[in-house]
Amino acid sequence: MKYQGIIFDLDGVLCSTDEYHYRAWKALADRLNIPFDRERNNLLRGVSRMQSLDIILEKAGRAYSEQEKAAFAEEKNALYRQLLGGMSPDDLTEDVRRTLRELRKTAVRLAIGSSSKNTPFILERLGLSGFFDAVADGNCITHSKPHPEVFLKAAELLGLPPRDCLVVEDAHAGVEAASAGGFDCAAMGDAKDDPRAAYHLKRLSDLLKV
Ligand code: B16
Ligand code: MG
Repeated sequence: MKYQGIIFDLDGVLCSTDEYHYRAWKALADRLNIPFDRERNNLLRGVSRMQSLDIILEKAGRAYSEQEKAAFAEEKNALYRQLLGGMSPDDLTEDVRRTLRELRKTAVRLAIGSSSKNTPFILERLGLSGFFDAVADGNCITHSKPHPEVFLKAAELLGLPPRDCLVVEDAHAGVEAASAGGFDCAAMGDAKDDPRAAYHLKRLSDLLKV
């Protein structure tokens, strides 16, 4: 491994909570009669909850007050957390499990770099609390991806400069954030073919060959 640290995005990389984000936003959009589908959902990957809501409301055809928007975000988050509550360590795929197990045997330091404020809850549900050397998430940043803040914070917590860390991302906003922060990026999922990424992963375990 060419890198001393790996910074993992969470939703869409280590677990499929991106599907739960979609279902929760879809329920809200349907209730408000706002068109929303999986393609539009891809625009929400890696961006904050309030920015996600703003993207959804672009199709609303009317304006909402800040108070209404705060209530919508709360409604979505309550449904999302209900879905998260049903998760368990079984929701980690065998491929993710094996990759984390193999990397943990090496000296490479492992971190989370996620925009999600629900990161501690998700890690707990997955049985991964305490597994990572550092966790930077939506609770400790002021700018979400594509701003590089969350990855810079993760690298700082690992005590490594960005050039020694590899970011793993499934969102174009995340690949852009990695690049803006001076990190190499391994892209997968929705962002797999992003030309700004140094590596294009079919599955997480492809990381073991980097
Ligand atoms: P929350 P990631 C991101 O997580 C999601 O991709 C994005 O869709 C979501 O809006 C954001 O977290 C905030 O999540 O509402 O739980 O704070 O991909 O950066 O791990
Ligand atoms: Mg993601």
